[in-house]
Amino acid sequence: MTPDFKSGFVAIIGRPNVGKSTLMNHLIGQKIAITSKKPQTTRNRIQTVYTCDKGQIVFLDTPGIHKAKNKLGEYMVAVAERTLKEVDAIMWLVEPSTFIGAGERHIAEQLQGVGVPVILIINKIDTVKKEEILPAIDTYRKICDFAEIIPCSALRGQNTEDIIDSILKYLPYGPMFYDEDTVTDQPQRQIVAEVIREKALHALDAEIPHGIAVAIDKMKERPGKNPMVDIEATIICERDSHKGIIIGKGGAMLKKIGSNARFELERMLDSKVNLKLWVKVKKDWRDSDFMIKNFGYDK
Ligand code: GDP
Ligand code: K
Ligand code: MG
Repeated sequence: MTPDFKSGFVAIIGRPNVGKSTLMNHLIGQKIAITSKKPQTTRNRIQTVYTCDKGQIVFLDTPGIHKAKNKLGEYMVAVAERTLKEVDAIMWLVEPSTFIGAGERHIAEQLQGVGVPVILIINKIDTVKKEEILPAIDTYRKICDFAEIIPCSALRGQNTEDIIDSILKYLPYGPMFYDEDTVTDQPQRQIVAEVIREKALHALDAEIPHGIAVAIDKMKERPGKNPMVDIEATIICERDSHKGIIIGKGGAMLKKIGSNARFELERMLDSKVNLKLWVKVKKDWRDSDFMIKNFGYDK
């Protein structure tokens, strides 16, 4: 470690679906936060760690800042707002548009007076023509005082190298908080649960996913020469009718979710995985403090 080593915490904020998880996964080069086309996929504040010889950046992938509709929503908003005051820099992701909606205005208001440098990332530039990028930059420049503005495509990896360098500029000199091999402090069980939830989100119809959670009931490595991890998990949903859909005809849907999850878990854990999935109904779990804590959404 050199004397000019830098370290600090960076919050990633932005409306649901702008690509926060995709960008973070790209920057740290591993899949930690799950991504999907559906908004509000990210419920937890996930810490990931990027280390290079110039410094260490701890990313906090915050749930989107939006208006709360239930207890889980309130919890997500509270986590996001608290995070902004604790960090050394903020990365705000937006789409390459000249239309600034209510969601963006709400975030701009939240950023007033946080006293932390804000880097604006204009993501998804692969979806627009080159000449549409500058007007988007000009529009955003007017609503907030940015330390930097960087257009990029998290999906294609365009212009993402500049992001690390510009973040490092705003971090203080400091020690490594985590050893250099660390990429996340999330408990492994939670990551496993998130992978299963992601596969369920991908497989299911739009009206169900916000009402599902995944609990890991058991996760154990079998002793012996051939590594094998036994995982038992329960998908919790809010209605009997949802349970039927999640299980599917003759169990086909649950089988699909299970085999997609197992495929990814085997890669992630570098081991064979024996995955057993159950489905349970817990009505209104999103409005229950107990259930929210129970699922680890109370960090
Ligand atoms: P989050 O809710 O902000 O964390 O957004 P996600 O990372 O889950 O991404 C939402 C959707 O946008 C996913 O389908 C991503 O594949 C897609 N996406 C993310 N970044 C880009 C990008 O740079 N270009 C394009 N075309 N799509 C992207
Ligand atoms: K999402
Ligand atoms: Mg996300």
